[in-house]
Amino acid sequence: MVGESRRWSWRLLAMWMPVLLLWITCFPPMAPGVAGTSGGVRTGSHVMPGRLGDGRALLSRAKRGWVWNQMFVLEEFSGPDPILVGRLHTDLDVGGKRIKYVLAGEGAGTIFAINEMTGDIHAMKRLDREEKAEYTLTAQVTNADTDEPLEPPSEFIIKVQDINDNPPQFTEGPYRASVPEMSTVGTPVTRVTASDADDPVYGNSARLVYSILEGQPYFSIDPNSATIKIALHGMDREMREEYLVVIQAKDMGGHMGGLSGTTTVTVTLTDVNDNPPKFSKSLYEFVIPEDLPIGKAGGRVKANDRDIGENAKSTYNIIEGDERGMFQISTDGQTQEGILKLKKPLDFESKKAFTLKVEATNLRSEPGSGGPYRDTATVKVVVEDSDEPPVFTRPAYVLEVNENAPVNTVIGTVNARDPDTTGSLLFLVMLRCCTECIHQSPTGPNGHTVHTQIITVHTQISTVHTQIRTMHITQHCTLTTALFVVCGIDL
Ligand SMILES: [Ca+2]
Ligand SMILES: [Ca+2]
Ligand SMILES: [Ca+2]
Ligand SMILES: [Ca+2]
Repeated sequence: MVGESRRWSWRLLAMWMPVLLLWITCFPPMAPGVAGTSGGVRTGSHVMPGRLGDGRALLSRAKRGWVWNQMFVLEEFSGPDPILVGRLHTDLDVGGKRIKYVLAGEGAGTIFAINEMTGDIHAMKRLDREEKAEYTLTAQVTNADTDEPLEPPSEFIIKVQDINDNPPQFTEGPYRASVPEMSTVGTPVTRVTASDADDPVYGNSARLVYSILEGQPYFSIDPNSATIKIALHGMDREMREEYLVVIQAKDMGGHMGGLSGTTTVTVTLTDVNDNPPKFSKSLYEFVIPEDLPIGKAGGRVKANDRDIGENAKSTYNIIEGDERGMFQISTDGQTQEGILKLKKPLDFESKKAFTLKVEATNLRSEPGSGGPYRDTATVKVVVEDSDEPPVFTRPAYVLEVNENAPVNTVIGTVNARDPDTTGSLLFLVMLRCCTECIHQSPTGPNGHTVHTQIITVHTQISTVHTQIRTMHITQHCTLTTALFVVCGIDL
């Protein structure tokens, strides 16, 4: 029975032999020195974590999911000698049989060289994981004398192990962002993103932590999400509009020795309507001539507003003192001034001054602010007396006189009145008559003869009642109707 069982064991072993021919010994490259100094630790069949010689190294390997047919080589290693990546081993390598290890695949013979006798694989060049992270190769054992393959080729992978040789980079920076002024603390402003070319899975070479180098105490940054937030209460655009924020991203989880990159974020505070209009003066005084045409500017007021755009625009209204509806006030779209105009003609003689209360009201108001901001000012209007022309009581007079009336006969009376109350100097001039019936006056100032006669002169008097009398009627007068133009002159 014992002999029978041994025979079965040998048969089983013989069945397994072809798949056990090739072992690969790996040198976990925890540090450049490890790979270079580890000897050819021979592994058992079906390599498993923890069954290799270097237990400490294997523990970290186990985290990544060990695959038995992988080798690892540290990137960017530049020692004086080629770095030993690993060793191939076969059970055929026993006794006096001369065998030869043959390497093929990616980088075989150029990047990776194999010692035909020992199976040692060396990296002949400096490798860059960020350029190529792994190489697929095949190994085969042949008869050194005949080159005859002793087993089928086995595929394995050489993975390039990451080192932290890439700093974080902000490819989208520099950034610009805006946030409303007076935002509450914690309001997100924007988010930045840095990338790191190192291995995002293994180690901390690409594990980034963000911090703020410039821009405190106004802004803060979430170290992980890189969201920039408002950090100071009551940031006022009217005090300062723009901020330069410098953000740093550091790998190795932000720890000492990590690499870092920076970017800038220019943050602009946008306006909210947080300032009322404010009149430049509390009392304006305008002297307006009583004959100012309706619709023409009689004075301008200005309510300044520290906000900008729509938030600085106001509309003006007269809220007191214009019971007669004499005035209106409109807004100059360019200057934002209020323009005081007349709606009805002024009359110095009936009202010499007005005291108006004018209000400026912001067009816009922030939601929840309880309505738009306002300000009021007093506008005093002093009406200025204008030198108005004399007014006749009637537009035309029809007077009759007998044809044989003697000289100095009163024909009738015309009445003129000067509306001005002071300083009037009124006299009437007979400018013209349409016939030769009245004696000719001296040559007028323009050099041509006019029939002019001063009828009467009254100084410092605003009303004239003048009698028109016959002066001199020629002998051959056949006049039946004469037309006179009487002019009132106010000096
Ligand atoms: Ca890095
Ligand atoms: Ca790297
Ligand atoms: Ca405002
Ligand atoms: Ca504002």
